[in-house]
Amino acid sequence: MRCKKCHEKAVIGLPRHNAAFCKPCFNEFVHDQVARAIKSERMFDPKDRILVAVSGGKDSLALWDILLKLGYRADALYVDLGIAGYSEKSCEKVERFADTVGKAHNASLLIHTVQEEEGAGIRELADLLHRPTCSACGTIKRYQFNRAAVEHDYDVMATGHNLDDEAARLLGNVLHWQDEYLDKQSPSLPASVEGFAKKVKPLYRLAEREIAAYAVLNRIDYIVEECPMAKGSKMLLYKEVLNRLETESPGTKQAFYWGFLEKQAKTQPAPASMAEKDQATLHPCATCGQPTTAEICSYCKMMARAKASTPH
Ligand code: Q46
Ligand code: ZN
Repeated sequence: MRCKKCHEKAVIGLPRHNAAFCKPCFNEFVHDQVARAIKSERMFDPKDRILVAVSGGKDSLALWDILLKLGYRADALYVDLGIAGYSEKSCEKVERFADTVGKAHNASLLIHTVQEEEGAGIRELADLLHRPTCSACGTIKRYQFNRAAVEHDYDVMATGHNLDDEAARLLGNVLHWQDEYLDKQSPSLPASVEGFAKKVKPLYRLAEREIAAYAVLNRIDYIVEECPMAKGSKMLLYKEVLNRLETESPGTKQAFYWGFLEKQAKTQPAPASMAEKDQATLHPCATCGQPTTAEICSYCKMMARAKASTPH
């Protein structure tokens, strides 16, 4: 197998692009896909300050690495969920990356510890609330990432969601006809109201195995295990189904998700009218001031319930 660009020995084949690349040309391909995503979705400019949500996994660390190497001003935020045996390891990976690659690019790492701020680790909180761990986790992470981005004056918040994540999410949303989620499933969501950070997904053009290959080839030391709470999740099932389809016909995920984005661009109302809709329905939470559709935001409601259920 020879590299499509320079004809040296290839290290990875990309069936969906009918191509194979050597290491330098593959890195160029990955950087180019991210640069195209940033440009076509108008995610940010070189002068913008970016906050990357990192978990210690391959996608978020690869994203931080790529943005720094492309010359962007990108810091990172890690949320320590307090999951015994997993959070320590993932935090270590993030800190090591911040101390090496991050430091070399003058980038800093912020850490939010759930145990300290919310009073208990994510599993205990979910138990107190009688909620699935991932649903409590989602509320906390969304809230804390947005809060950190707004409070520390970042222009945009970036997450490491890749093509596989977005295609699996789209499949779930379509299977249940979740119109509201479908409307918001875009790689770039503007900061429609004061208090909401702009959110972008610069890896949406790259498949999970391409990012894994990028991380390995560039010696990014990431946590290989998934969060133990992800076991049995619907997302993993949707990914498995899509992987089977992809093996039979390479390019299926890309056609599914990118096709959706093309249709959405033609039919979705202009961003200005979406922002108007948000401005009409959102107002500051009575407790914390972050935007919400109810009187009190879901994070503050959740924390009040957890406090009330804590044994004294
Ligand atoms: S981190 Fe949190 Fe995920 Fe772990 S507890 Fe569930 S939602 S699986 S992306
Ligand atoms: Zn609130």
